[in-house]
Amino acid sequence: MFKLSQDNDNESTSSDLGAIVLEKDPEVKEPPSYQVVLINDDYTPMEFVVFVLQTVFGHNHEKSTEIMMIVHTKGKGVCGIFSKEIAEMMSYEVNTMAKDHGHPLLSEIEPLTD
Ligand code: TYC
Repeated sequence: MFKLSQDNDNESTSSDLGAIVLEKDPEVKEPPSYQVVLINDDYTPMEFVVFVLQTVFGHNHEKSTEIMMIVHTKGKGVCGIFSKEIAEMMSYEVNTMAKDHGHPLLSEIEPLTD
């Protein structure tokens, strides 16, 4: 997007006073978002998945149960959408918690294209 503007900066010389210049808007781009996705498996107890969703993502019990059941029935489900760094931290936390408790539960992150 271009905008017409009066060139009134302090650097003006008598020759460019009052000149009309074309100014380009700075490109303002949002950083890309990533979703943390939980993967289904046959062994992790449902209650543990609900516990992880509450603890790591701050979802309430009802929302956590809803996400867990989506993963259980469809194979995958979105836990939340974050910046890349936060998504990586969340996913690492889920995977570490699962490992520490001896469960195969896994999460991964996926970039969102806008
Ligand atoms: N499928 C598991 C079970 O029947 C429950 C489960 C849900 C496991 C979601 C992982 O990401 C998961 N106990």
